[in-house]
Amino acid sequence: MAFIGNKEYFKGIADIKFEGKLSDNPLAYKYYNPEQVVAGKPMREHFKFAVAYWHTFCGQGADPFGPGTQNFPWDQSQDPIVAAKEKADAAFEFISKLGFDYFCFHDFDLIQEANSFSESEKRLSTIVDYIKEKKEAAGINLLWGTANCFSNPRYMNGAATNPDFNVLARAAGQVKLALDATIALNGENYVFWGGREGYMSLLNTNVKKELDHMGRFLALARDYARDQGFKGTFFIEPKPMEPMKHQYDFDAATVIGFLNQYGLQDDFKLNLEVNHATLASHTMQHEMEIAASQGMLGSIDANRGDYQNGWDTDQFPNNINEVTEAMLVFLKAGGLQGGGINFDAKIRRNSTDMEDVFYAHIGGADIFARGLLIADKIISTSQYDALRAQRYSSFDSGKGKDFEAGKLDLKALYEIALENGELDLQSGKQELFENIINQYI
Ligand code: XUL
Ligand code: CO
Repeated sequence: MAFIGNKEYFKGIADIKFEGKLSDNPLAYKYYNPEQVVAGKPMREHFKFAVAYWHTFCGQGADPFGPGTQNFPWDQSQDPIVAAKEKADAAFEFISKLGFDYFCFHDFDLIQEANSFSESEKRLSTIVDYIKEKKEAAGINLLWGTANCFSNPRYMNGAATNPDFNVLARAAGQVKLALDATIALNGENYVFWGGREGYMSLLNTNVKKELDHMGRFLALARDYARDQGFKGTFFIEPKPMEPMKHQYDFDAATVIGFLNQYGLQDDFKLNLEVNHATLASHTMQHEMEIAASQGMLGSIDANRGDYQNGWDTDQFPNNINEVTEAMLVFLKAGGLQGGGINFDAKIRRNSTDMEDVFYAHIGGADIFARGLLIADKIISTSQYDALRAQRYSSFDSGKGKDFEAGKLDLKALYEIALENGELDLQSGKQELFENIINQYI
């Protein structure tokens, strides 16, 4: 379907098709072939690629040193309802032309927040009705919704962790409306990113109280959504800092501990973002491996950081070694638990042509497809799996197996150590593992 709006925004751009790696057409997929089956599933189902409403249809390239450069043709009307509808027309034209199946949003990406809470509620319900029709006509689904509880100045000291109860209640009201919108649009999941849940200074912060409040807030949101019949998964999106000096959802391991502590582990999983992993001094592969080890690899916000800059640059992914390693974890984990790959990424401020945002998403989809194809080959044809299994083979039988089965106590281990005497060194073979990755790329 070319476009379904009242007006065509991305003129001269046809539906993006798979043309294979020998194609010279910059507006075609070279590796992402939605129906191609890899490891038992079409690529389309492995990835569930999503467009992020905020970067692609709202952010126009403003930075702390200057205004936006992109001057979107759908963001011209002074009437917020008209502007929001035109933005939705542009969004569904773009997503349809790209051939993606999903989008993600924050409540006030869809429509500008009003000056009062009740007026904002009315605006949201108007645009949700409009988007419901558009998404159904285009056959596009909602991967997840979320509430922006970090931009408005009222949230400068946090939302669920605000020291002022009335701000916490306002945030809860906003989350209720965002959950209603997500449910009305058949959202498959719901995300919490704690953008200001943390502190600027420990001197004025009661950490224990704030963590308890956040645990209760999330439980109340879950209970409300379940009562409304929401069957999807809730995701927490870890990020260690920015905008706060320290954020409570620091990284995957911290969030898993938090979820277990507050009894949220059965309803919540993780939405991991590449640049957030970098800010936490981790690789994305690390974050995915930690989440997968606890059955909590829920969804991915795909992007990349800049190794020379220490902030969230949200660039589109393009490093094949890193994506291949991430896809190895992805395949070994059996894919994502309910989520998909959302391009939480933005084109650069000086990328000002209408087709630039197409190039960005095409490149992102292609690098994931290529990474998946390579990772699948590594697993199915190389020594990779066997080498890993070999490292742990001493637990496959005999005393090692007894240890795993809980049959040995510390004294029994002591007896074995005594009997063994000094041991031969066992190589970790890191360079061989690294060579296998490069050989398959
Ligand atoms: C911010 C970020 C957010 C969340 C949703 O760094 O990643 O866009 O994904 O609130
Ligand atoms: Co994100």
